[in-house]
Amino acid sequence: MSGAGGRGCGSPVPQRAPWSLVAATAAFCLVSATSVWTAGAEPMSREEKQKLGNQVLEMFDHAYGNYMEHAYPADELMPLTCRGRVRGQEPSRGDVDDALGKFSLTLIDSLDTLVVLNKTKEFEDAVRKVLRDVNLDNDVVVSVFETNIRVLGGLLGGHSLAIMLKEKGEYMQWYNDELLQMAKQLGYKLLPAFNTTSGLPYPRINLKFGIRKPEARTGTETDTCTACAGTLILEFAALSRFTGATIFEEYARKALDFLWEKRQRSSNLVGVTINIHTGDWVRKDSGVGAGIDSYYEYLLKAYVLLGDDSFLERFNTHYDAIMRYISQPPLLLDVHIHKPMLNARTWMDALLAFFPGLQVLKGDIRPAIETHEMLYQVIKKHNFLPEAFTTDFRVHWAQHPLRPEFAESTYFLYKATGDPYYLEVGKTLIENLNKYARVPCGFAAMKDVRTGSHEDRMDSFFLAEMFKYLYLLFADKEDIIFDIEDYIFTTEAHLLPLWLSTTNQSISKKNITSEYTELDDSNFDWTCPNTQILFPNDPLYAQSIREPLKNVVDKSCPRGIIRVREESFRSGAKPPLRARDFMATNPEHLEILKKMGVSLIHLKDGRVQLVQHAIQAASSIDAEDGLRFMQEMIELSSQQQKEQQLPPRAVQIVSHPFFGRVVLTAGPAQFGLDLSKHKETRGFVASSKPYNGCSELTNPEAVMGKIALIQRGQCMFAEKARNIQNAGAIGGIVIDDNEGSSSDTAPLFQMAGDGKDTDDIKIPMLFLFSKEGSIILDAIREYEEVEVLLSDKAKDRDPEMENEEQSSPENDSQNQSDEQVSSSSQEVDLVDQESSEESSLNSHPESLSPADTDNVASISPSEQTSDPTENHETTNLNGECTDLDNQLQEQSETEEDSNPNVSWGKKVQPIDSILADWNEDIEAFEMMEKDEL
Ligand code: DMJ
Repeated sequence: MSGAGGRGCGSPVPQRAPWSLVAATAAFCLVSATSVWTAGAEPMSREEKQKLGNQVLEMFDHAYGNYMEHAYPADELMPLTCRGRVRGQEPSRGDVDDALGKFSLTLIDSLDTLVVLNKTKEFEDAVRKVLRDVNLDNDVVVSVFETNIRVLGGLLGGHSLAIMLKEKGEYMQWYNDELLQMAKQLGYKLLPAFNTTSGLPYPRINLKFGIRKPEARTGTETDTCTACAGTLILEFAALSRFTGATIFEEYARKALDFLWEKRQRSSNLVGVTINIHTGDWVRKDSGVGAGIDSYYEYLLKAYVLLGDDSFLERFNTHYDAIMRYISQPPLLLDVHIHKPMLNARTWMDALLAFFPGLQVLKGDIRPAIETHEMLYQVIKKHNFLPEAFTTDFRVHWAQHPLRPEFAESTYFLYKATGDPYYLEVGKTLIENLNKYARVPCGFAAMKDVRTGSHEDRMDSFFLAEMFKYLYLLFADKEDIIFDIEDYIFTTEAHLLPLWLSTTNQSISKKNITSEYTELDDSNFDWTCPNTQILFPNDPLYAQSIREPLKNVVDKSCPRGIIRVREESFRSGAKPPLRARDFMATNPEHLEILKKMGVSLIHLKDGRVQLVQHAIQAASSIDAEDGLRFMQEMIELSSQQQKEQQLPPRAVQIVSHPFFGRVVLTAGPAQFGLDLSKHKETRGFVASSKPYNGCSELTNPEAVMGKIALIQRGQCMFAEKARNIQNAGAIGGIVIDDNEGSSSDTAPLFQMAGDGKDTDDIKIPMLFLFSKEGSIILDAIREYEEVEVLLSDKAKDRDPEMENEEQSSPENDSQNQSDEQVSSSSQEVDLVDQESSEESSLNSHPESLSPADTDNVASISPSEQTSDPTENHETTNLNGECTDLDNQLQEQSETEEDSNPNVSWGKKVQPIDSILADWNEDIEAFEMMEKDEL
């Protein structure tokens, strides 16, 4: 243990923040570990670390440079269409858009990253731009939470480093607290949100009109998420302490006090959403991910920043509950706050990846290593952490918006352990970002980690957080122009100086309630953990914890991993029946069902339905088991329903200057070549004439041997396919005729047959929404020759390939097979991605053929209740443990292996203005097509 980190250790916590190393949060007691590492993973040379650090700098330049060039002053960059995302000018994405306040979000969120990455000159320019251009008085409704962590936090982080630089004497000499003044202005704009009897803030506010005024268009909400109300104290307290205006810290404390008051008293857990007027829990499930995450983070960090014991007491109380109920190493599974032994779901979300980092700050390294390793195994399987994944590590929600949480935890674990293994993990993250997310105009979020398709989205947190953590991971102390350990990271990785703990303390004194002193704190850690105990002279300690988890993801059945309730083990009793083990023909299983109050109903149409009457269970424990069984069955059922659908496909532009870097999400067809079973189809694209493809093509010479582009509408999809096939096309892409549609905002669907036999259609057909289709049409305008790859999953693009010649001509023709895909005999109007959160394609039930619906019973939500004494739940039977993702992956890996010719690329050329005028081109092109029709 060394440095200031040792100051607080081994002694009662002093009134001021004891951990002055907390910016590197992890480092507070464990910083010496980085220098004592002697065995385990191979140490990384200084040269290699520098190389990786430089790579991070280059990547940041690519992201930030493209934002500034093509998007600024818009809030965010749309990296596929290379333009700014301006709210109101793009189709709404729902809540996600509430982060956008027309205040140049990405610029503000990037301010302190510039300083951490040693780009002081750029920082100075950026601050001037913020002061000159940013308006905080827009008539726009924004999320209070997002505006606080990204904009208020960004301004305060910028201010913190601006005054640091000014004091150093070289840069920012002109600076006179202007960012702080803006932060204060914004703080006052957010305050009306707290005008509730509970003191919990409204989730949204109009920057210009507040809440109450009729023009505000908000203020009718009744609920907010726990994290939304509980993630304000760092920014608000910093604002108060920087300015002396105590009101901000007071409001944030009041909201935290209320949440603490409302915790479920027997479990000490909090729910995901709460009624801001009554304080009732609206969603009673509880985890450490989405909706709650940073509430816990801020309790511990508020203690660190403000030195107020009450925050640590609360954190420790919650942490104890988390470790008792939610932590099921290496998993972290949501439970019910009233019945914390009951899992609330069988999947985890990506946001919980921050938790190992927080555990490091807490000093609980073992579970941090375990969970981090489990997450890393998931990443190795899917290249990124899917937004949600099941307990057996299959994709639940397939998107990945370039979230930084895993990089954050990797950084903190490296600081804590000094184990070079974590440097290798960071290297993998860098490689994957460059390989799969990098596009000519920035980095694009993954629409589907399984296909490698993109979303036209680069969130500001990618610049605020990802680059900081990755850069700091590889940086030595001397690589950073200030001492990072003098700061604490907010949840958005903004830096606040620890000296704030001793400034303007009057607020905390005024508001401390008496309740905290009544807590039994005898079990709390009042001292920092001792690194000698965490790493008992054993440099292989971390590795020995990771080792048993190395294959956890490959073993896809969760049986050995999900916690079996303690009661099940009592007096040698068998563990309760798991849904996926259940077999309707097994008499023993039927007996267990009966004990749990679950009965089987054989429906007339052959389906089997399960119904639970908890009151008929043999005991309350059996009733609880029954409830959990039913919930698992419901999860299983919906998972399997999803898996039965065709997954989305990928259209990848492989010709210059894209070289496979632009991947578009496409809908599959229920006829024609099945790309999941066959090798991908590669070819140049050509528009068909007529563009709708509804009659014999008049330009067969143009589409012969190519992939034909056809517009949706006026005839059946199958008819279009036949017409282009007859003209000699090797594939087809149907582009939506609904202007402005996008897979970002509309549910993808599968193209159905025409009710006749479609076996004659041999070519692959994919569907693109209008925005994605425009990217190809625009590329044609710009480059004439545009080559694409149609596949089930985007193929790797190795940058070195960009310097090679295009692949051989034989690659231009696809590897087609005569094998045909059976098509539904009914027209199918397929819908998927409910709230754009799901990734596999679902069908409208009414469009399924009777064969599809065999053995499938729908679940009636009205029959479900969370009270086991009144519970009646129904679900279908089908419990095999399969791993379709694995199959998908293995399949595509085999295909890649067997097709060494999948490569593309000519020389990379500057593409500065490639996309800049696409909008104009789209309009012109569409006008032209309309004229032709
Ligand atoms: C960031 O905006 C913050 O880290 C927040 O706390 C939740 N997650 C996003 C990034 O994933």
